[in-house]
Amino acid sequence: MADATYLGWPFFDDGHRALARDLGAWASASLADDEVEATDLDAHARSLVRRLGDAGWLRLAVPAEYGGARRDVDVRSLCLARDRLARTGGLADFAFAMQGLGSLPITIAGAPALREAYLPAVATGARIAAFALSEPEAGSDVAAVATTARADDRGWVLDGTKTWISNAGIADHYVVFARTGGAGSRGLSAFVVDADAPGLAVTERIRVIAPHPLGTLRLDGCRVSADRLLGAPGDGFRIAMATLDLFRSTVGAAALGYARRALDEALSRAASRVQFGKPIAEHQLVGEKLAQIALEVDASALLVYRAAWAADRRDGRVTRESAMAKLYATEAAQRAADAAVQIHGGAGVVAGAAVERLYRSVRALRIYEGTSEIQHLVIAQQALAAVRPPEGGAG
Ligand code: COS
Repeated sequence: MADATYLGWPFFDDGHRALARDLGAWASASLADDEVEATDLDAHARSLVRRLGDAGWLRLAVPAEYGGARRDVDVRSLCLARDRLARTGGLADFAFAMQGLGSLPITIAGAPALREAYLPAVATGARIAAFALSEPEAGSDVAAVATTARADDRGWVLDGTKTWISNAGIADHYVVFARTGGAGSRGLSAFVVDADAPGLAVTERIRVIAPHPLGTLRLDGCRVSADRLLGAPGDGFRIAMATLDLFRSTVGAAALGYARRALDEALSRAASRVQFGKPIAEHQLVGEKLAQIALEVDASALLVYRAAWAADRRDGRVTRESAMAKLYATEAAQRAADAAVQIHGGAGVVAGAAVERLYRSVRALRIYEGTSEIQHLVIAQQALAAVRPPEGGAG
């Protein structure tokens, strides 16, 4: 029986505890069949969005005013959901997460009519969402975005290429970041672009080690109406960072779910596999590995739920907390998956084995929504801010 004592921590209210219990039961009952990777990835991803929507879990992605579960998007709920979904199935976690990532910019900065037009359908799963920030030459360096958006008397015209876009090909809309004027971070704006907008095409599908819908978009004179702008021109970088500040904790939560699964698998293997006349768990070198995974699971959970709790207080930036949560939990989950494979020996590298899939599934989390290197940079910047003299001050 997996450890659930973390649900007693003071970060949570009773609604969170009920969510973890109910979603956990649903995931165990409904996602077990998804253990084997689907042959038709797009159909499977679409079906997962629909099933998550039908079961009501996607309501966690939007505020109550637009059909959501809580008044504001609650980061602890998103984290509990990803923690639990990732433990059972990576693609279900992915489908859940993208509904949030591809709609949070609309929640944060969309005009009421735009929110009304998009968010309720995201919450039921009727609309599949995507977030289009990265470009061939702008990955970690968001301020280098080269896609342009030019205003004319009918709205905006977008030109450029977006790549590594999750849900490319199955999304109904993309939140696209483009340059509306000026260099650097201050010249970016965010737009909601429907998948069938004239001039938008999915030009490439990218196959990755843990399959999920992923691809490249080409915007070629892509026209959107003026009301598709989120916030004001120039708000794009701020909107992207505010979204990532909330979502990075949830990436940590997904990693935590993978690490918990790695621990479960490692424990059961170590307890049952007998070598040299006793279960390998009783060999000290294996015991050390089990202890290390268990320790890092709890450390990850503390950082993830601290960051989520801080975000839900809506009391200023949580850049530092979410960067720490993502960095630690994703790196720890990779170590956990690696140790679980090692404890399984040859059985751990058999294609399709639970720990083999975990090993592949965790890898991308150390890259997307800010690499581990970027999280180190962000944490260092935040730490240095405390000792830096105020602008214009002495020193
Ligand atoms: N929240 C609010 N404002 C923020 C912010 C945040 N999290 N991070 C930076 N800003 C502000 C800064 O305060 C600065 O404001 P001023 O112009 O008023 O001084 C401005 O934004 C620019 O910040 P900075 O100079 O730090 O920007 P950089 O170009 O150096 O980039 C990093 C900062 C590296 C942190 C950013 O580009 C980043 O997060 N990169 C990773 C991107 C990523 O996750 N990519 C994956 C795509 S999604 S799968």
